[in-house]
Amino acid sequence: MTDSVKTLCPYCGVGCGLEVSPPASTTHATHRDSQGKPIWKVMGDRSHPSSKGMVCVKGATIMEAVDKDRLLYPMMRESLSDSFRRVSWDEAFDRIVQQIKTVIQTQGADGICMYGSGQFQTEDYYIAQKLLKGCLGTNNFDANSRLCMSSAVAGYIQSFGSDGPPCCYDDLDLTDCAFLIGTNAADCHPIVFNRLHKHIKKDRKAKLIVVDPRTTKTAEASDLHLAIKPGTDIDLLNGIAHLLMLWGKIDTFFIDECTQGFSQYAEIIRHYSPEVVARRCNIPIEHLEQAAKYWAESERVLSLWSMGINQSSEGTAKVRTIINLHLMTANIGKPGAGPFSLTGQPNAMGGREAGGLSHILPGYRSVKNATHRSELEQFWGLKPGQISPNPGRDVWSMITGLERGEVGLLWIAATNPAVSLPDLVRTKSALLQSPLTVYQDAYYPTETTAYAHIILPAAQWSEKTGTMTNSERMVTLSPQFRPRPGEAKADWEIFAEVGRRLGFTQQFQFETSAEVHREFVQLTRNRPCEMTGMSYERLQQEGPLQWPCSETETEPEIETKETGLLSSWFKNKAGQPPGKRLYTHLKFNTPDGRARFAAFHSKGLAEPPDENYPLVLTVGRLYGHWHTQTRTGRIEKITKMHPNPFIEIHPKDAVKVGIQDGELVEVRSRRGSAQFPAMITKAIAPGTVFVPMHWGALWGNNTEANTLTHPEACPISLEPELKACAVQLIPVSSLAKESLVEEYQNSLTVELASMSR
Ligand SMILES: Nc1nc2c(c(=O)[nH]1)N[C@H]1C(S)=C(S)[C@@H](COP(=O)(O)OP(=O)(O)OC[C@H]3O[C@@H](n4cnc5c(=O)[nH]c(N)nc54)[C@H](O)[C@@H]3O)O[C@H]1N2
Ligand SMILES: Nc1nc2c(c(=O)[nH]1)N[C@H]1C(S)=C(S)[C@@H](COP(=O)(O)OP(=O)(O)OC[C@H]3O[C@@H](n4cnc5c(=O)[nH]c(N)nc54)[C@H](O)[C@@H]3O)O[C@H]1N2
Ligand code: SF4
Ligand SMILES: [Mo]
Repeated sequence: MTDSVKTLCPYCGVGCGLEVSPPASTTHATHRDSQGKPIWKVMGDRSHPSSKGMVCVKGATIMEAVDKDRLLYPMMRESLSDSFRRVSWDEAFDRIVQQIKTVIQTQGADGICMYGSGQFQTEDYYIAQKLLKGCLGTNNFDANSRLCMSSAVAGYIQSFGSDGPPCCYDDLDLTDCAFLIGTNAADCHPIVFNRLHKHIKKDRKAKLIVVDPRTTKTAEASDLHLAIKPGTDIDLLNGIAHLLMLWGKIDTFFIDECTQGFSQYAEIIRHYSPEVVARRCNIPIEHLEQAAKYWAESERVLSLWSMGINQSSEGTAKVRTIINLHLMTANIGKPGAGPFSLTGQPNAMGGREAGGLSHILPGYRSVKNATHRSELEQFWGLKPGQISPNPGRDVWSMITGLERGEVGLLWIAATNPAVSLPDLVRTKSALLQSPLTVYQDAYYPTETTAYAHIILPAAQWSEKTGTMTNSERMVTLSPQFRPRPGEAKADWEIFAEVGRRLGFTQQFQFETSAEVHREFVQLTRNRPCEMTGMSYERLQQEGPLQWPCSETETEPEIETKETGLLSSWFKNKAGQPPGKRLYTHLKFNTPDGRARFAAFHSKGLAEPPDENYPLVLTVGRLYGHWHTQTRTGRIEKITKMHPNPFIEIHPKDAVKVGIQDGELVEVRSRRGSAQFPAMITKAIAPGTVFVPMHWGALWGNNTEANTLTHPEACPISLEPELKACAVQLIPVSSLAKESLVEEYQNSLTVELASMSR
């Protein structure tokens, strides 16, 4: 078909290529939505290097949601109790600009906060950084990646000297042992998982290990499932390291030549004997030994992880402890091996490249680095010292800043914090205290709309042109191929207009996203995420490109005596020359080129279960739904697939609490409560319960998982422990009895009191 368009799936970080073709309303074979309206047809793009024509149900049905319940015009209100009235863009911009000026005068630039999203395109991210961190001079830009990938970011930076997943999807076909920890890839990164699973089935020798307290679809497909107690990952990882040491299955050549800090690490792991580890993790010793054996016997081990690792009060330590295993066994920089974080959102990677967290700057630069700041000030035509040397507020400190009256303007875009932030009771009451909240979304309403004074209609995927980077560093161009509804604008256009109205006309003279992209890639020159070789033209003509990608095609391979020696050693060992991977020359981005071992003991959960709250609640995802359902809740095929929320409970725990399958259960934590029908299943470890995150206030009745969770975060990455909090369960039927008894008792007290008067 000639008029089809190649683009990228806007859902998950796998980053599958899509080929969409327009509705041919004259033929009866046209794809239609549930109301019978003809819609664009979606197919997998066979020429996309990351997905080779594959798509999952989310990508395949995306077109059914793009036209429903869209926010069409800017709207405004004075206070949250008023109703919205339609306003012009002019009026909305004036109000925002006026507030920015007022806040700068009264509170300083740090009174302004923006909370963005891994669902931005890179161009949106970049312009937001230029506006906030450059022109306004506050680093208070954070993104929902804080809840998602920030532990992986911190782990890579500390272990390798720079962010950036070192592996690529070809490794899925080449590994001898895939070690999946804290990831349910079968449901959440299905196309990555399918590729891996195909390889595991074909290559009988290749092994799949899954570490997850739940028997997920991913775990069901494994050769070995370690159903550890939540929060005991570091015990397990150090336990594996201990056995590898005992058995001499380590690579001393690599450790000596390419790393630092091994002896401190060895001091730590000696404390993790199999007996101790098996007990703490609550798994059979044989499972631990088997996992270590698979590591020991495999020439190439590939670790994959996501939220079961990152969303933890020791998230960075967990990531670094995974990397330790790769360093001690030289499982990095060669095909089929390496530590590979699976990125959650479609462009969380692009966000990292563009500096989209409160402690980083575009081009993998750091707020704390004076050279980095001055490079940007010069490039942006700003005065020296304009960029603040202090990391800005992470999202949770935006919430606490609201509580303390330190935030004068909160600007939210492409995320739905009234569902996805921890401790929702507290989060919502902080949002109610915001003097002015601007909220930019494609849909209306979402749960966050209720907390906004100004809502701005965002053009979404398919209505704007921009780039996104997937987990394997592959950049794909997403072109606009449909008109924008109503008065919707691209996020970057909105940011740029505010910049111009504030007087930064020089800085925001962009007419197209191609111009934004052209400027941004200049900032990646000679940086680890170099993309100067990428342009819209090249991406259009040649298709997706992977970074590093410089203008000069020839990779500068400076073969020092040391690296020359090492890469030939590696070639022999792996039998294959290094390909599209980072660190193939075994030189890391640290000052001395060596990777760093990390010596971390296990700390366990921030809120361990106790007598009152005896169970650990974990919260995650289902195959069909995407986060807060703004799109997938409007797609019939998906709502039929997952009609209701539920709570997974092990039969032993169900008996203890007296709950029948299907019965409504109240879940209580120290912060709030919610209710879910019980799903009694052995797929969850005893002592742990699971609920999906997808049912916010607009989609269910008292089914918000995050009313229960707490904001305790990793001290390094500041990523909250969204994966675990302590809860108690009460059957709702006995609640009624409980409250009846209580009411009766109360009435008696009142009666007695009145009699004694
Ligand atoms: N279908 C679907 N796919 C998605 C998304 C979606 O909303 N829907 N969202 C995307 C995004 S943004 C993200 S971040 C990813 C998330 O992808 P995943 O991380 O794979 O998904 P989750 O379900 O959040 O959590 C993964 C697993 O962590 C396990 N876990 C909980 N606690 C622990 C622990 O202490 N240790 C270990 N080892 N495991 C633990 C849970 O049991 C769960 O099975 O998915 C992306 N893909
Ligand atoms: N307990 C618990 N909580 C969690 C998690 C968990 O595992 N457990 N996971 C966390 C993680 S990893 C994540 S990533 C977050 C996700 O949480 P959110 O980011 O809050 O979830 P989404 O539903 O993806 O929200 C994205 C919003 O952006 C809008 N949108 C889409 N495209 C565009 C666009 O181009 N421009 C604009 N302006 N808007 C657009 C959508 O309509 C939608 O409202 O949740 C976090 N919260
Ligand atoms: S695996 Fe992810 S990127 Fe691929 S089609 Fe599914 S949701 Fe889209
Ligand atoms: Mo995420």
